[in-house]
Amino acid sequence: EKRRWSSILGADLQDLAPATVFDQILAKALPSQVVFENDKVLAFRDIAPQAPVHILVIPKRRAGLTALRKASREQKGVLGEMMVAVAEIVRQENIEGGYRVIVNDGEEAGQSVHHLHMHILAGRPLAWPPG
Ligand code: D5M
Repeated sequence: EKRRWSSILGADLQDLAPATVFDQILAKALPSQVVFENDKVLAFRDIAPQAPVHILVIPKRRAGLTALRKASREQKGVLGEMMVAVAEIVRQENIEGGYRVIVNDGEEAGQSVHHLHMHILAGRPLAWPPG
């Protein structure tokens, strides 16, 4: 029943979680330094960079993806788009010394914004394991 209505009215109807700062960025109500954009994905520079290069990649439609653990097989398209966007950004930004992609999911991982996002970190040596 839920799926039938969402197919008629759009998947965002399923997303009853509160809006986040990323919605303001997507609406251009809040300025951001966009580095990549297509119809599915937006990437912009993190406001509190943890490395010389720190870029966030987000789906334009959250559609319930407040965190990666909410992902369903039906969302594999947008999840794939995010990964391909990472590769395109890495080439576009000439990131050559290596980089790391991180998804923080949940409190202990330090997730603060409840809209799925991938961090791209680069431009310095990255310790392993992360803290
Ligand atoms: O990462 C959430 C990230 O979002 C964190 O690194 C800061 C970043 N952030 C928060 N507000 C903004 C704005 N306005 N512009 C750019 N980046 C922002 P998490 O994995 O949830 O800890």
